Parts: sequence; C-alpha cells; structure tokens
Amino acid sequence: ETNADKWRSQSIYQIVTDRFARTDGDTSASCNTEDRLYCGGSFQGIIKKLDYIKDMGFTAIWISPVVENIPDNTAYGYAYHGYWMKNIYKINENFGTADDLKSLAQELHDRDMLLMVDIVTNHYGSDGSGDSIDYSEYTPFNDQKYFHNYCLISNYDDQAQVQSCWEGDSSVALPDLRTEDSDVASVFNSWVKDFVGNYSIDGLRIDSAKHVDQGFFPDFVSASGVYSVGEVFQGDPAYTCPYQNYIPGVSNYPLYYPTTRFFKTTDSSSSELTQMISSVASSCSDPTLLTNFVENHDNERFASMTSDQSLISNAIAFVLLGDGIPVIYYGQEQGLSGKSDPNNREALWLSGYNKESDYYKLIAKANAARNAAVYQDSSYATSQLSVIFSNDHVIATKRGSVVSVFNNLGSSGSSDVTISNTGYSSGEDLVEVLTCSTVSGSSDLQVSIQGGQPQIFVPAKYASDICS
Ligand code: ABC
Repeated sequence: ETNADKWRSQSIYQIVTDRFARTDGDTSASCNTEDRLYCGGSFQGIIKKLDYIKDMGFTAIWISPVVENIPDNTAYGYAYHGYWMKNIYKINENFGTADDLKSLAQELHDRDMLLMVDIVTNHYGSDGSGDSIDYSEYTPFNDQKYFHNYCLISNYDDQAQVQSCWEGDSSVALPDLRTEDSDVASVFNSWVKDFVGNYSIDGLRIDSAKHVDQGFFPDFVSASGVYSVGEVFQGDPAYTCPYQNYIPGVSNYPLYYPTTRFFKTTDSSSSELTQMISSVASSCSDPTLLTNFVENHDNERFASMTSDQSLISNAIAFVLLGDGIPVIYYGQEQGLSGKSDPNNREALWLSGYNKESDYYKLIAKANAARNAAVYQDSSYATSQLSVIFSNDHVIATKRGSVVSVFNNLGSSGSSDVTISNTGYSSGEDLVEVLTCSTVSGSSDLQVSIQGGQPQIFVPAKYASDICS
C-alpha cells in the first residue's frame, strides 16, 4: 500500500537543490550554468524559501537526488545535479547534513506540505570511460559483479540494450546496476525502507525508470511504502503507460510533446493535443497519477521556445488544471528561459524571488483554483478531464466543476467562442479566477478571449479566498 491517493491532489514544485536557494540567502552569488559547478544551493536554503513556494499554492516539492555523488571534476563538471551516485548511505555534503534534510521534511510537514525525493536505482557515476572503473570506491556495490558489463546504449529503441547497457558516454559513464539480481534488489529494498523512514519522505521520483528491469519495481515500491513516479522518457503512450503496472505514477512525456508543440506557436492546431489527451486517458491505467509538466531539468525551458507571454501563460495554466499531478519546474514562475542542459539549471536567487512577477501570480491563482476544487469537491482528484470544446486554436476542458479555456492565439489574439456542456446551471454564480470577474453560469458559456489569455471558471464559492 502506498499513499498514492494523497499525491493525486498535490501540486508539485520541482527543485534542483544546488540552484534554488543558498543557506546564506545571498542573491548575487554567481552561477554560470556552463561551468557546471556547485553553486551553493542547500537544504537550509530551501527551508528559508518554503513560504515563497507555499504562497504560490504548491503543496509539495520534488528535490534532486540527495545521496553522496562522485567528487570529481569530470568532462561535464561536478555532480551538482546529484545523478552520479557513489554511496547511497550518505548525504551529499554540498547540500547540507542528514539533519538538515530531516529539518526540511519537518518544516514541510509543519506547513502541510509533502516531500518527494529523486532517487536513482539504475546506475552509479564515474569520471571517465566505463572500462577503467575502480568499483571498490562504491558503497555498498563495491564489486564489478553488481554491474552489467560495460556497453554504452547506442539505440534507445532497443529495449534490451536500454536495460542492460549503460547511460552516459565515454567521458562520464554511468555503471549500470544488475537490479534483476536478487542481491542487488534486496539491498535496494531495505535501503529504500530506511531512507524513506529516516528522512520522513512522502514520495519518490525514480530516475531512469525505463533503464531498469520492470520486475524490480513492485517489491521496491512496496518496500518504500510511498507513492513513486517513474521517469519514463518516451513520448509514446503505448510504451510509457504500461509502466503504471509496476510503478504507481509515470512522468507524462506522452502529453509533454503535443502540449509544447501546441502552445509554443500560434501556427499549430489543437488536434494533436486533444487526441493525446484521449490516448493517454485510454492507454494509462490511472491518468490522475501521472505527473504533467512543460519544463524540467532535462529539456529546454518553455520560455526558450517562445517569448509570447500569453502562450507561456496558457502552457502553465494547462499543466496546473489538467489531468494528473501538476509539476512546475523552479524558475518557471520567473520566466527563466534557459535552453537544454546545463543552461536550464539557472540559479533562481539571481532573479530575486520576485513574488510580483506575472507568472508567479498566475501560478498562485491557478494553484488556488485547483486546491479549492480539491477541497470543495471530494471527487475532483479522481475525476478525469474531458475536452468539451476545441477548434484549431482553442481548447476547453472540464474537470469536476472547473472549466478551463486555453488557446494558442498569442498576445494579440482574440476570439469569441461558445462552450457547451459546461455542466453549469443557468444563472449559477461563477468566477473567472485569473481576472476575478463574476460570470453568470449557463450550460452554454459565452467566452470572449482577449490578448490570448487563458481563463479558469469555478463556482463562486471556490473563489471566496482567491478573489477577496
Ligand atoms: C551530461 C551532461 C550533458 C551531456 C550528457 C551526455 O552528459 O550534463 O550536457 O549531453 C544526469 C545529469 C546530466 C548528465 C547525465 C549523464 O546525468 O542530470 O546533466 O548529462 O551524465 C535522467 C535524469 C537526468 C540524469 C539522468 C542520468 C537520467 O532526469 O537529469 O542526467 O542519471 C535519457 C534517459 C533519461 C535521462 C535523460 C537525460 O536521458 O532515458 O532517463 N534522464 C530519447 C530517449 C530517452 C533519452 C532522451 C534524452 O532521448 O528515448 O531515453 O533520455 O537523451 C521523443 C521520444 C523520446 C526521445 C525524445 C528525444 O524524443 O519519444 O523517446 O528521448 O519524441
């Protein structure tokens, strides 16, 4: 049994610990992403900025991996991101102490928030090529026998290779664990139970899930006792959805691609996106447990694909009001626009944690609408989204009593549409939460889109705190 039901109603803020906030609160400390150095973000830094996160309406955070990594300055710099493991029993000192991590969990729980930690079971890290590894430096997997023979993945469509060859390359090879062996699996199963218990962790993000044999996961997830979401980096729902048979949640890469393609330009038509919403709903056993996103630490930021503020606002609102569990990547609220790794891992402190930025306020409102729906309607979190209207540039969705209208018309776009089947009764008091305007409900809602802005309609009682 896991706490998956509890996670269904969360809204997650994703953090690369090294880049989010420093213990000393310095907002001018330099951090050149291209240098790939540790920039000084820490667990204590996160604690100091929890109200910045909570005031944006998030109910949970996901932090990058916390265990000890290789200390080397590799061809790709240092392991500031946390994915190059060395010892699963130690905490990475660059981020603070084990007690600091416990304090972070405590501070979150004091605020009724949850902690998700990123973990890696697929591989360790190494500085250099895979044929010259000193396995005795690893804990506890201190022998070559725990690892697959060295071969780099050359074809990501060959599943056997994806599972038994290594991620990385000849500069930084990632020694690939034999998780199919019972001795490796049993170490991980007892490790995860202790790890979750010691640090009061509420959920896990399992890195590189498609590179691990599926049979490893059921016992591991059950030993952890918490909800976990597997990173299955693949856009085809026929490939990705079946991982829900082994892990409660998977990252919604199938939706990611059509979502970014629709919202990044005024030229694309909505049909690919609406079709994917329904394919995910039919292929995945529980779409409400998937994590939805338009940005993360592996892909270029959405604001690097377009500078149109209305398109960006629609993409953000779509993530927050969609099916599944929303994930907003730190810095999205400040309009950061880094391209791919390592440029998408900016130091947030340099933007000054501005709570008045347009995206910060948009996220706060959209999260508030979602949180109100979760609070007022006990079936919201399990109810599935339906697309109730679409034309080339506008999509309207309904989930519970929330009707959202998204578009890719762009900042200079306007359009009047009639949305049918809203489920609202005639004359019912509604509020559009992004503008806080009151609207008289109707089964057929007349919506006037101005400046390409998204709209979120809720029953007025949901909005009493949002628009007071
Ligand atoms: C370092 C450097 C990079 C350099 C790279 C070779 O080495 O920083 O500049 O280019 C960590 C670090 C990285 C680091 C790597 C390797 O380790 O964060 O900075 O890169 O040392 C997870 C994490 C990720 C992490 C690792 C490794 C895994 O989120 O942060 O990286 O612990 C694959 C894996 C996926 C992994 C991702 C980065 O690479 O499957 O687990 N992410 C195709 C493949 C995918 C592949 C993806 C990206 O390309 O199918 O498996 O992800 O390379 C769609 C298809 C998809 C397709 C995409 C491109 O197109 O449906 O299947 O994805 O249409």
